[in-house]
Amino acid sequence: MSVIEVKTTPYNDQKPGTSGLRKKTKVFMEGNYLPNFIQSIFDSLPADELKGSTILVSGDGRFYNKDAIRIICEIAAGNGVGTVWTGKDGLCSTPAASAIIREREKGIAYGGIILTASHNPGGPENDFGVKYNTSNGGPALEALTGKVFEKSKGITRYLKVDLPPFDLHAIGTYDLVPGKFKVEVIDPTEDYVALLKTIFDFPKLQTFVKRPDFSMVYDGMHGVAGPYGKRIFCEELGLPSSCLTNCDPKEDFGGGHPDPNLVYAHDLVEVMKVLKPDSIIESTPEFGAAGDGDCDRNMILGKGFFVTPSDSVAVIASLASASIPYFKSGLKGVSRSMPTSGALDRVAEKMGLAMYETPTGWKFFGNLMDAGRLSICGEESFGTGSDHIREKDGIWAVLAWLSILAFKNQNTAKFLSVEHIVREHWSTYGRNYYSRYDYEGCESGPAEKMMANLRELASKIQAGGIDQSSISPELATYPIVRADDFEYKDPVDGSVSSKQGIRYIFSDGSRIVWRLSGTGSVGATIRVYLEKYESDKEKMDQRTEDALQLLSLLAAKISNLEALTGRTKPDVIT
Ligand code: VG1
Ligand code: CO
Repeated sequence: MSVIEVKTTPYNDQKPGTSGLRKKTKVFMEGNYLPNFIQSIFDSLPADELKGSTILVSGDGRFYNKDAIRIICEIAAGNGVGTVWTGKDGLCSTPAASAIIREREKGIAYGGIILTASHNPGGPENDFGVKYNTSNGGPALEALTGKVFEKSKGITRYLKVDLPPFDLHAIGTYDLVPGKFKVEVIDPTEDYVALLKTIFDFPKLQTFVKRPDFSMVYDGMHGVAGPYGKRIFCEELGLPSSCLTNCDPKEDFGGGHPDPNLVYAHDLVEVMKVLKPDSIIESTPEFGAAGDGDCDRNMILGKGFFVTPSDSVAVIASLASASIPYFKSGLKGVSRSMPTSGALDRVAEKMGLAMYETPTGWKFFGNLMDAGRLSICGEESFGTGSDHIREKDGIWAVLAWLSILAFKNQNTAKFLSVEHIVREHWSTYGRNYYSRYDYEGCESGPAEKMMANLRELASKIQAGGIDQSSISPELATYPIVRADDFEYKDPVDGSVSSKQGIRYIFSDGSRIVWRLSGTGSVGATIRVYLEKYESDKEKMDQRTEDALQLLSLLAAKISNLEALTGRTKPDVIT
């Protein structure tokens, strides 16, 4: 096997963000951009461990996925990797990738390279992404991604082997360098489905979905969710194929944002009559769900009803042990990212469970799971999951909700809806009114300035050195009682992650949080998170925008966002 050393020069911007390295596809296709980053990953791993190892290389099917897989296979061979697994057609969802790394051939995989920019649009003009996951199936932690960035800044060569062609469309083993390097094209649903069957009661779900008063629709948003939806909801549970929409993967996601929220999953939102509950008709499904480009996100809808992701994880946690076999002996603990609402905290409190507040990004849950401290966790950004893998899991969330519906409807004559279950939850635990405003594609300078100002103001407030009514008169009677920049100390390995979001907390526990996104490919996206807790049973029916009106006003005044960025309203509200 002849390893070729190709000379290269560094790029200075290969710093992984919240979830891997994301850039415009064209950037990845230019020069040695992709080879440099892949080589930097291998240069950050011990050569003796890589030698003869097995890794997974697969993606969400977006434009450039297949070319990138071939390039990465050649570099993997050049760096001593023995076997690359890849999904048929180069496809594999992010949660299935985690399951394959952990489970396939008793977990022999050393790690995986996942090609996705997740919910970001795809195509030659849009985004591509690369993420490295370690042998526990989870995204590499900051210590490793930091090392990859350092290596990328000093890179001078990459190693490759010229490989003969192989067919990504046919399952099978391709012995490309006999005895040294092979590619195995695998069914990307097999190990994942086998794992899900150990978690959920599939026979029970099969019976439940056949109820004449139940119907559902799943929107794959033209991402990799499609093949999984087909396999699990149709082939395994027996639902008709008419329950699937947008379930054929496309390289450009049909031109849309493969992001399951009320704005981008508009087809599904329309079918479910979420924004127009008055126009619900006989055929409106009881249950609707959508997945993002790489199928780690989920949106859960009832008939005419939106379940916020923060509520979803709280409802799942509260009912998991009763309705999902995997959790029947109880939960080890729960966790949420800092900007996610405190709905989960209320459940943890009542159930006597440990609750961990982590920075944004799934990688922070992994250590807690590996240490046996965490069973169920979620993020406000439509991410929900458990310790069965080390990624959020879009299909798992749907099966969790189906299990809850099946449990709640065990002996019912009249169907108890998703809305009924959420309202029941609110009446037990109170309601966390919640909203996130996204200002996309802002200029970086002003966005950084706004964050710096907020940080400075926070320390003044904390020191008590400011008359708050000078910021806004409402603050005289409704003061900010705490303001800081969130810092997380991992309770397992002691590592510290600072500057993870600025939070202003009010006298009634309401919060405003500001963060800059770490998943965009150009400029800055500002995220503003608003949350207000309501325990008064009479006040559970407000419109979210009404309940959050004052906080929204205060967010504008405190941050000065409009004057600094020129934005008058958010691009997306979720
Ligand atoms: C966003 C979300 C975060 C999520 C991340 C990756 O990050 O806010 O909660 O973990 O995307 O999700 P940011 O830094 O842009 O706010 V995915 O579906 O892209 O893997
Ligand atoms: Co995703």
